[in-house]
Amino acid sequence: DTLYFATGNAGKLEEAREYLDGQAALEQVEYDYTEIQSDDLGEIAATGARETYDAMTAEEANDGSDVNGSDVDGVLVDDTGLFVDALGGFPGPYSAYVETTVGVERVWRLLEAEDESNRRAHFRTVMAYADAEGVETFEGSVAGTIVAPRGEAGFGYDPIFEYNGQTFAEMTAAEKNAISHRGRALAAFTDWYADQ
Ligand code: ITT
Ligand code: NA
Repeated sequence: DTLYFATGNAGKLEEAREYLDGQAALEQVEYDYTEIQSDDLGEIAATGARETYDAMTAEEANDGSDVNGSDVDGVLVDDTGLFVDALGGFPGPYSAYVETTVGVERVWRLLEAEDESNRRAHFRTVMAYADAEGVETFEGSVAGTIVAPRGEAGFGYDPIFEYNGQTFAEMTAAEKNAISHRGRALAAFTDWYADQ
């Protein structure tokens, strides 16, 4: 089977490939689906997966493009947010925008003066999978603490997110997948997918 992962984020792709190793081939597609204005990650992911699947399998997609629509079994979209308790869930659905504009280091600076108990946060991922049958969503989350940046691995907010004494940027992709929001969403997806 060939699954398409609609993402511009190389870190997400690497983790999903690591997770699916051997179970399914994952091809990246940089289709620029509409990111609807919503604070609901599931709605954003589901709409994006549906739109990308429809575009890739449309009649025109079988002409001239590098992907033949009939080869597309399904399309995955991953929408993720970091929710900091003491900031009322910020940056949440705005996480990508905040990473680009404010930066991860300054998100840490916002919380630096707080006690550890006020630096609790969680990551949440919704993976949406669209195919000819419709669209399904799968969630995963993980709770941790915002800390001063440490580690070189991973991407995005990984250096400031600590879980069980290690930041996500101090873990390999496999270690992170074993406990992360994305790993859990991928586990739910692969359980379901195995029965299709
Ligand atoms: P897409 O093309 O897949 O949408 P994106 O980077 O825009 O890629 P999101 O909107 O889902 O994806 O990501 C929200 C932000 O959270 C963005 O800044 C990511 O880099 C970051 N992020 C997502 N997953 C992460 C993870 O596992 N660890 C650290 N940061 C993460
Ligand atoms: Na995005």
